[in-house]
Amino acid sequence: MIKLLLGAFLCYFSVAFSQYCTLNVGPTSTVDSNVELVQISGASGNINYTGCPGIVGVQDLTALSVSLNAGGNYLLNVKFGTCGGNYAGVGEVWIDFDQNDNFDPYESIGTWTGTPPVATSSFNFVVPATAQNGITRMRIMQREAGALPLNPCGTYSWGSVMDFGITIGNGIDCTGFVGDDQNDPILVNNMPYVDARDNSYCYSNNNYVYPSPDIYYKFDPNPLIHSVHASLCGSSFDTFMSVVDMNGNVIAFNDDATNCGSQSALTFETAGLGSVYIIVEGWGIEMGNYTLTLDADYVGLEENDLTRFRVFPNPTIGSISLNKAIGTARLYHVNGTFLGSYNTDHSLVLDLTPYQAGSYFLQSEDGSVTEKISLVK
Ligand SMILES: [Ca+2]
Ligand SMILES: [Ca+2]
Ligand SMILES: [Ca+2]
Ligand SMILES: [Ca+2]
Repeated sequence: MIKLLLGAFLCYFSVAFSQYCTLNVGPTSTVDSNVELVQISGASGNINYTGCPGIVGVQDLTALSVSLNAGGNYLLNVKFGTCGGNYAGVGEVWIDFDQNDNFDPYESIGTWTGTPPVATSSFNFVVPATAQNGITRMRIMQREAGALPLNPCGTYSWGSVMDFGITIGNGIDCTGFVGDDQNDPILVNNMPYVDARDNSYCYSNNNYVYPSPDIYYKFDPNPLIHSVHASLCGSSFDTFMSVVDMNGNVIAFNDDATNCGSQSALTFETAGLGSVYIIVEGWGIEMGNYTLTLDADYVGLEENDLTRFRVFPNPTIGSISLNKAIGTARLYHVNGTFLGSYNTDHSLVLDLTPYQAGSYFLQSEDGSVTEKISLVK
């Protein structure tokens, strides 16, 4: 699916990996809307908590915990209520099943909308069969005058936020599932490269272009490689792919590639690039089986041939010259917009100053010769 990515890339690598959001989260007032009751019986242990009086911020109740088995079905009772007056609001519950210290949208196990007093809400949920063994958290949030879906890290005037302890058992051991984040990437050591896996378990969301779980591949292009083609075509879900350098600069990205359904494919040139991360994730919260294929175009003999058609200087700040005539040449913006035709000869000087900084292509009329031009300002 196509969506604007306004500001999304600014969030790259800005995620705190090691702790739950607890500061400046939840209510700033102790009165009115508040969770009144939380009950759950686990595979072992149970929680039976009574709310009120309200407190400001996140109520750390992680000392109260239950053990849940992967694949098990459980019932959580929550009374979204009040410690004072009755006002409309919403509520939501998440369990951090993937243990990335974040309550992701795909981890919501129940929502509520209403005006207290109302009956206790019962949420029946199944712990994913592929949940990871270990200690994690459940967060219950009630927000007066709020709207769903709630931001589990949001701050507001009235309501409550409670964190409880959850221990997952009978799940899987994710040891050896490399690639969850940039500190532990899957290393791509040769081309062509094919890797198939499922990101719906043992992978968490670290890349906030979309909240879906993401997988990081790291590739160090050698000087013989000219460009890399990366494809997720044929994958089972709506994918999104990004290429970023070690400083977090976005080199390329794609959502839906031509003739590839909602899957992604892209090509990036490696000249001047050091190592890059190729990041696979889903659009929105999509996840599942995917196949990543990488292939390289190598610097050919033609590339080193001084008689090859070239423009210079390149990059340019305005005008370019050609090293040889190629007949009629067409100038395109990198987005494919046709900008003009020129009859080339050795003395042609093409003035690009009317155009904005960016990438352009000069191509012979028959398409056999193409030169990419970088215009800088
Ligand atoms: Ca999570
Ligand atoms: Ca990840
Ligand atoms: Ca993601
Ligand atoms: Ca897509």
